[in-house]
Amino acid sequence: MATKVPVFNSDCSSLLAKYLSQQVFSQLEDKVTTSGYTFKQAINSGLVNQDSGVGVYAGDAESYTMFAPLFDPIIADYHNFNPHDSHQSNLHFDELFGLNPDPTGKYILSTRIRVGRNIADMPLGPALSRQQRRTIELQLAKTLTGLSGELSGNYYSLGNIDAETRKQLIADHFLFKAGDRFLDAVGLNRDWPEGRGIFHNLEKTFLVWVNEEDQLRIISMQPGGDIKAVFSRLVKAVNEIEVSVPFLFDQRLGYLTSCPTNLGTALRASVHIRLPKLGDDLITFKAITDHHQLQIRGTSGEHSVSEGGVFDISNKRRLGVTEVECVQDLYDGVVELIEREQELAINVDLKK
Ligand code: ADP
Ligand code: DAR
Repeated sequence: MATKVPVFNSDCSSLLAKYLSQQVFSQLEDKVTTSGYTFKQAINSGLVNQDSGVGVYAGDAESYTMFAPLFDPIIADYHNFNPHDSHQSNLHFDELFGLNPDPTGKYILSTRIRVGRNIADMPLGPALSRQQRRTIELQLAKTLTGLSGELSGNYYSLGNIDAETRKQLIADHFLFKAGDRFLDAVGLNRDWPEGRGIFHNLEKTFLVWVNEEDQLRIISMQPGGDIKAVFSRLVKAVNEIEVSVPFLFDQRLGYLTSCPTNLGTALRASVHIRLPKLGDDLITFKAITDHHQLQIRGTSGEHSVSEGGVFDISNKRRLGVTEVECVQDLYDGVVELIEREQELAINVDLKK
């Protein structure tokens, strides 16, 4: 007698709920990958958190083939990327078209571009053993503290950060906390904080989060809107790290990540930008961000709300597009958002 497929709340709109049919569930329910990651682990976050947008996580590269009857339709729906589509990487930041869209610094408070990376021939975070996670931390700490020039800096293992350093890292918004309930449900918070850490350079414009949601989150960031400078530093760091750390890459899906939403480039380019007039005209605001395939977030992380008319604007596309195209999406959208904000400000002045 086949086990009944899990039933979701009527208001659950996750892609897991949308694509987990009885047939798919019966086909996959007993599957286990070579690293011991089960199909039930892969779907647990979306079962426990019925407000998930997606609801699944991969535990290794094999998850993307063994669980393909569920993962492929989810990937196609989220990324508009079908099983026969291909992904190309392009990190030639000099192909980005455009200068700083806000040279006076009136709108853009800061720019941040991050990529997720995982290590070749290792499981992804959800299926890592305690020992594997510690081995990864040691390997990455050695690589990162060996970087030179602008990228040189210090590594801080979360397990033994002194109070003063912790306070400074929190003040800098650098210190990541234990993952949210979505990550917790797939085991990404196991043994916390062991094996996790943060590297940053002396200028605090380059960070790497170790063993957060992915094994590496390589981050370039600085105040202002010089998007090309931030992109250039990110590419330099990715290329230098990759000399000694092989990244997990798939010809079809690009850089593999634990969450399918980050597949491909695994790149999110964001600005924290002051747009108070557009904040009062969300129809216009969303029409512009939708046109440029951009996402609006709060400024304190993925599930936060915007405050004081400042918004986190970032690219939505990650897979089936190149890194240059992702950053160009952000750049072009920011140019139009600033133009519209200026028009709205003039209209308000004219009415006075
Ligand atoms: P990600 O998956 O890119 O890490 P989050 O939205 O969780 O996404 O952001 C992680 C952290 O980075 C948060 O503390 C957020 O405030 C910060 N952050 C994101 N974008 C920017 C930016 N453009 N400038 C400054 N901080 C940023
Ligand atoms: N909470 C999960 C993940 C969505 C994307 N965000 C990530 N990967 N941090 C969801 O299914 O909503």
